[in-house]
Amino acid sequence: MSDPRTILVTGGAGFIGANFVRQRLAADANESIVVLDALTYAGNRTNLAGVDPERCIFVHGDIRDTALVERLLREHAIRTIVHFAAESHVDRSITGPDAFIDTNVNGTHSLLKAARTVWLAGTGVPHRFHHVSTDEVYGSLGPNDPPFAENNQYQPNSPYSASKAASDHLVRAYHHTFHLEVTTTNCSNNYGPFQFPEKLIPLMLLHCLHGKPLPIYGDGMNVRDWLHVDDHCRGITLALDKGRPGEVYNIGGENERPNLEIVQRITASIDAAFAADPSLAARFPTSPAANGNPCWSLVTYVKDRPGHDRRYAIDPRKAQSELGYRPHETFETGLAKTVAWYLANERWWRAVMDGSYRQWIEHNYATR
Ligand code: NAD
Ligand code: TDX
Repeated sequence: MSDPRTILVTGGAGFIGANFVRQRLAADANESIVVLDALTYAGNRTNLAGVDPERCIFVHGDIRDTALVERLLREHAIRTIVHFAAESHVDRSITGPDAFIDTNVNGTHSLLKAARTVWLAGTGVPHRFHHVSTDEVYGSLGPNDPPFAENNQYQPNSPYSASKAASDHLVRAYHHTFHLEVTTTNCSNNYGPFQFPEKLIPLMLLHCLHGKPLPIYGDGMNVRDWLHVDDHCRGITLALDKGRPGEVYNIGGENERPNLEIVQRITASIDAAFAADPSLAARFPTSPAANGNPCWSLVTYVKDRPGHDRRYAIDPRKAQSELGYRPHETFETGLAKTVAWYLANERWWRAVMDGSYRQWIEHNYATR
């Protein structure tokens, strides 16, 4: 067991952050966590429901509040930051890029400034700033290109990926210029519990349950490299424990799939779940599966996302050899668990699909 320590997790009430907090608290009884989260539309206190309040302090605040971050680092003697907080949805970055610059660029810089002030004053203290980033910073791959390695050129194509790229560069610069001990992980598409239902997998899953159209952007042949969120979180822990300061590690599932295949697997899972459990037809009577019809019938091709990256794929060999990283879930086990989680947690998703959610969905799909 490790020495008692407290870590700061930014964005810990979001999808990946909340899964990370739960995994860390379960893995190490000696660790406490301070979560700093602004509770934007994507952040939700219920994502942390049931975690031990003695070991997880929730602070409702903004990463751009540098003085607040400095105070938290000092008051809780924090020596590790794991930085998830971000605006994370590509479609929203197309309709409203400003928030992406504010949070992803200025917010990351605010955290770096606070860490520098508190950790590097005088002779300094041992510390680690871990930055959670994305494969999207590398741009889009052609069908025969090798997967993204850590030394790939940055070629971000959306305001989201450009803002994440800028934050990656700031993290790197604080290491080289000020000797802040940083690590960065660039991960592929995650899925799993607590994912906000604007992202592909939960959106399609819930539309199947409600009998709503399944909106496929473009020809549906864009490829993503899918990873269960628990495996991403394990990779981050490995980077914290074994990663070398200043280094970047790409994390992925070696699990490339075109979007149409993802949707096909979701519709087949929902059809099978209804066939196996007659109570689902009563709970979700507007689903085609309630009448024994295939959810695939809901597929609807819509206007493509502007600047839509064609293919992402991660080369995880550096994380494998230096960190010992290996995913535990296959796509089959991970997707089955995810479908089961959404079926079992209707209260959660009904609560997050509030008025602002409905407004966004209507706006996004009405304009296609
Ligand atoms: P999310 O949108 O579900 O959660 C983001 C969280 O950050 C929310 O809780 C939100 O309230 C909080 N937040 C936003 N602005 C804030 C601010 N100014 N101050 C404090 N908190 C703020 O995002 P996610 O999918 O969990 O992604 C987490 C991180 O992982 C992001 O940095 C994202 O770029 C990165 N990432 C995501 C994926 C993916 O597939 N979802 C893949 C690779 C990397
Ligand atoms: O309704 C949809 N229809 C559709 O065809 C939605 C929401 C998406 N798509 C397509 C677009 C993408 O090709 O599905 C693919 C996945 O889309 P998203 O879930 O929006 O994810 P993506 O744009 O790939 O970005 C995600 O992975 C990298 C996360 O949102 C980012 O935060 C992460 O950095």
